[in-house]
Amino acid sequence: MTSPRTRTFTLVAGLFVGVPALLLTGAGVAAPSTQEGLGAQATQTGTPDLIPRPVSYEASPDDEFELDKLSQIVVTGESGETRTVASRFARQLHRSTGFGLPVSTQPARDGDISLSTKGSESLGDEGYQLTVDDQVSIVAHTAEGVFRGLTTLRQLLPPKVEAQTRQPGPWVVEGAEITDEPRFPYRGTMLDVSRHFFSVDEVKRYIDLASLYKINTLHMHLADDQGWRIQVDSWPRLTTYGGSLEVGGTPGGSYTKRQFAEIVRYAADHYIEIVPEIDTPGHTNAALASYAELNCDGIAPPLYTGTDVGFSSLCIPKPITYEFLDDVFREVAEQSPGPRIHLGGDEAHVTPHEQYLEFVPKAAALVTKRGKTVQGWQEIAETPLPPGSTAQYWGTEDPRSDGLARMAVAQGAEVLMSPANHVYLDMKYDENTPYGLTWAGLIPVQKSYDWDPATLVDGVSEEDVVGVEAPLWSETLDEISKVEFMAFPRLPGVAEIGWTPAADRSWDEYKGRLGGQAPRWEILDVNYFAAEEIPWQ
Ligand code: TNX
Repeated sequence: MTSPRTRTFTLVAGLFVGVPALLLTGAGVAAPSTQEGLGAQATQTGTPDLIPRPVSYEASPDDEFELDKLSQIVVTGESGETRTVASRFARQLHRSTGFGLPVSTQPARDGDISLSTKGSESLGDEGYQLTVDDQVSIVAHTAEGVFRGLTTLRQLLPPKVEAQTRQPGPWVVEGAEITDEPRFPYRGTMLDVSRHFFSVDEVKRYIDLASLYKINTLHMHLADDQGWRIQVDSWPRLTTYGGSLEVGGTPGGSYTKRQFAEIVRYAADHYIEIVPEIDTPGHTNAALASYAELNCDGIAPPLYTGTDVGFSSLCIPKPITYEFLDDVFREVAEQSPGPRIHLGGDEAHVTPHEQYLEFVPKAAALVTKRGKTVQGWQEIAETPLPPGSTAQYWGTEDPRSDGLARMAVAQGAEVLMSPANHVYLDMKYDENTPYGLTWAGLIPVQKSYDWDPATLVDGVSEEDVVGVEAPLWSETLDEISKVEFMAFPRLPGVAEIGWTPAADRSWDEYKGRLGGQAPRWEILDVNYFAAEEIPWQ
């Protein structure tokens, strides 16, 4: 073929003469640097700045791919879903490259990207093989696997591919052979939209950024003392009154059913599952303020706009509490296609303990009744849980929390790891961080990365852990740019902990790849914290 890309290839290929293939597998040590031949996005170690680090990356220095105006995305004999993934990717790349990138069923030619779900079942839902030579080929077992592979391809392309406006080429990717699949099925982040409300567009922005690092779950903390944020038609005052304010007394907000559906759809387009949380029996002041009958004394408290925790409780003995929750979980289940509903369960400091133990199984039954599995904070592990439940560890490697995690394991529940002293994105990086909290300590970037979910808690091992989640509580965060500042650069590291085999991770190697994200974040206008620990590019 005589296309412009062939000429470029010949030119650049000259630089590769005599360069041995680079092999990046196993213990996290990359082969010696071969800087001359590598693109702008190459790291010190001679491998591209991929996060999460793929299971296996083998450079093919003799090969090179260039996307150009004739490139097509080839999808043959596939489901409509893969075609949809392809079209969305084409639209995204069109903005920066200006190329048409038609989705085609013609045989692939040089410069084309071909997508297939004919890969082996052993790749699982999210695994993929990505080959870069004259063409790019992504083979997976599912459309989701294809999507994860395309996410990697985005990171292999020059950072300017993220731009919203037309950029000059060339759009070159160095030859490589990648085989990849996640370590854990659950790689999440949580957004607290109760303490401060975030609009649909702000949530979409967070989804965009999380998705770039193969995060596949967004837990939304939808109800707390300070605000109720999801529409429930059978109890309308939850939002009209209970959602009216936020921390500081500024106007709050809530999602209509249509808006929540929009978030769910947008997340699904990014292969992100929404886990809706209605925190119970504590953290319920917004509900208690909205309906007097939910209170044991029949008196509605005022709305609350401070930041204390642990002062409110549903009335455990009252039957109306369960009628209320039955309606709430029904309407939340209707709005949320994902398999999980999170019922909270944390910090029920004013719920008598005996009553707490009685409450959780009853609330859990109202969740499973709607065909959903139960997720809750670690405290729920003290009560018998329905099969398939998930207890979310939020301890600081303290004996009480570790014990609760073991209780979860002992009854066959999965543990989701959110250790507050490592992955609470609302903790300050250092004393000078302008917002955030410090109750779980300061969390510099290294501390958020340098831990392992399978060895953190004695008695909780790899098989017991469903994954990791980085919660972002919003008491001090009233703008999405502040959310970005707390999440970046820590969230990509948590995403890698969830994806990459433990043996392949090392802080010293990782921080170089993290530094390589800066050009992308500049283009995406991410308000990231330029931590001094990181060798930013
Ligand atoms: C603890 S962690 C909480 C939240 C706060 C957070 C602040 C957990 C399950 N509950 O209510 O917002 O600390 O970091």
